[in-house]
Amino acid sequence: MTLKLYELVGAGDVRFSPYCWRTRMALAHKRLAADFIPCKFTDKELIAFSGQTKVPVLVDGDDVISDSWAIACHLEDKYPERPSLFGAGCGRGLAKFFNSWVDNEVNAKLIRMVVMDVYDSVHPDDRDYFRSTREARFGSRLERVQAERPVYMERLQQVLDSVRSLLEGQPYLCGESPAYADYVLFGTLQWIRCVSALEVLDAADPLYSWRERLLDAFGAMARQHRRL
Ligand SMILES: N[C@@H](CCC(=O)N[C@@H](CS)C(=O)NCC(=O)O)C(=O)O
Repeated sequence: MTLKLYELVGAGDVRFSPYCWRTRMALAHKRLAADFIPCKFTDKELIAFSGQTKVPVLVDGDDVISDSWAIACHLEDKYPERPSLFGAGCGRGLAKFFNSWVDNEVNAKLIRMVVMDVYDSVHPDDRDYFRSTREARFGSRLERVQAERPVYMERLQQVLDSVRSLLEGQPYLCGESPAYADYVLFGTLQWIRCVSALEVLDAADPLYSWRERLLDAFGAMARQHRRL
């Protein structure tokens, strides 16, 4: 039975959610085909069957799983004979730590740098919803949040330094080949690439060439997706 992935869709059919990209890459890593079902922020009734309000949502036979981390664990446990997302031993725990670290230290900073770009990229039906929910979250107009970009850029680069040093000695965060931790951070950079002209990496950065390798992975699946 084909899997179904409900994922965020924006203006011009762009798929930019960092969490949905984690799942897309995880499915490709496991060599699993899926139907991708576009879901706007305001299409809450489309995913109501999952008992919550966010994408990604994966339907795998009778299993309905939401949250990208829970989906990765489901894929690893249900398809153990396929390439591993976490590796053996302590890999799952470390990947979980990295998942939370990227959510809190990277994504939480980056959203402030591109929030107007995201606003411009959401589906026209979602504009009011996105502005009102995010302005309530930040306590400020979106334009003012993104105007602080230089401050957050500096903080972001400091945070990314810990990852850069790892990539000086190996091609992927997970070693000689990519696995889930790579897809976690890649999802973030793919999100930026799909919504913004902002380049957070320069060409000499080890993260830049790492991102290039992941854009080329799985038949350049991710490279085909970009901002309009
Ligand atoms: N922890 C969740 C986060 C998922 C999430 O925040 N998804 C966003 C899209 S990027 C969403 O569906 N937001 C719905 C909303 O803001 O109403 C995961 O890892 O899947």
